[in-house]
Amino acid sequence: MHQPPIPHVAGTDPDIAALIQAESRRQFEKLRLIPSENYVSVAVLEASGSVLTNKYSEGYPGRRYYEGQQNIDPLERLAIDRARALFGMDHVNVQPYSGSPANLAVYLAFMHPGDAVMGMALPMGGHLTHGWSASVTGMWFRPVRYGVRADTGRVDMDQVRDLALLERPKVIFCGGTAIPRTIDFPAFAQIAREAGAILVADIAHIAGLIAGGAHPSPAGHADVITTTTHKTLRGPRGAMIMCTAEQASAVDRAVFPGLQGGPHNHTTAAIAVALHEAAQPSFRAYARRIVANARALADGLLARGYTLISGGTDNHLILMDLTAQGIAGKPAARALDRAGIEVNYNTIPCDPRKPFDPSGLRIGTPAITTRGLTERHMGQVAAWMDKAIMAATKGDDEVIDAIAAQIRELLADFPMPGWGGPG
Ligand code: DSN
Repeated sequence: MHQPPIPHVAGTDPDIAALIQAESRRQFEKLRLIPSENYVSVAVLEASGSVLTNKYSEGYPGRRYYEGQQNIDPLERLAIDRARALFGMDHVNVQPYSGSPANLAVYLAFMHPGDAVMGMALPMGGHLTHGWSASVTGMWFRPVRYGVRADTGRVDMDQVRDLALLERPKVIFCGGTAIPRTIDFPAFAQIAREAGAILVADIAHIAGLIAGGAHPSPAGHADVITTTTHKTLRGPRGAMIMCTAEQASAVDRAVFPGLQGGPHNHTTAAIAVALHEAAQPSFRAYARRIVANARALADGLLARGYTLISGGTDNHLILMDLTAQGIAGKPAARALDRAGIEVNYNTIPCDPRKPFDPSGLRIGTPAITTRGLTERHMGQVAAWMDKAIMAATKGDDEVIDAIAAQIRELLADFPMPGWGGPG
């Protein structure tokens, strides 16, 4: 049953209640390996579901366009202060609705349509909003794209420098959605300085690792940091923009009134709770365990003959190339889901296949680490993945279903915040 209980939803709208209950059970029974997902605490869930959703608060603390901000102003200030303390930046805006609007606010703050923006190409591991052609950021701005080196699978810093000096982008994004290695923020900052560009570190994937000291911080290197709050940071679905004092008013004006209306106060409260949790010593241990688990899982997959982009991982994420296994990412992901292992199919750098039917899988350990799985379980996880993928190549659903049963049995011993038991 969902935790906290939802008897009022059940009374008012049994259809929706049934779907919430089913999703809670699904999350409890699955080995969730999508690297951008997690399990938030019940405290975060409670704050997200509070009466704060009833209140409009356009503006910023002390400068609102609606009355009745006696509780909202201190709440937003708390969220801001906690983020500033955790990430060491001068200024924080906690109002962006999610990661894409946060990145869009960067464009509005620092660029004009037609200006050049430099970011990692989406199929190389970047994000749509770093100037990809299907995104407004690639349509209304002039994208300059870098990638990874074919021989190492790591960001090609020579290419970044050459392109930056040639194209002189206004903004350089570093970070992305499928980067298994440490991001060299000082090197990006040096290039941005040389090119006269604003450096934006999009740390959505690794924010929790940075907060927990398991990945170097861009603070002191990047002018602006954008992040979602719901990945490794383990908060609600939302986002933040952090920046130097110099960029503060441009960022704030871009978020409101430039792009958004009223902030989602229930989300701001839940972000504040998550930031409080992330400031605890236990979160530092959690961040270290995410990385240790990812390394152990990568080792297990390598030992079974899998090709990993860049040869392994430094963080929470592993990018697998299934070409040698003779199966594409999509059918492998489907089979793994049936086997109780939730992943997403993903392009690999220089993928010869189409994005909707690519060669790779993207996996990660934030969620299973929250459940309490440790390095000693990762060999078994790798073995299950291998067995399910091999079974998929033979169409052997019996083997796949047997794995799902074993995974349900294992996970029964690992509590999930948000699941209160079969009830
Ligand atoms: N959808 C996110 C991810 O999975 O990485 C990025 O926006």
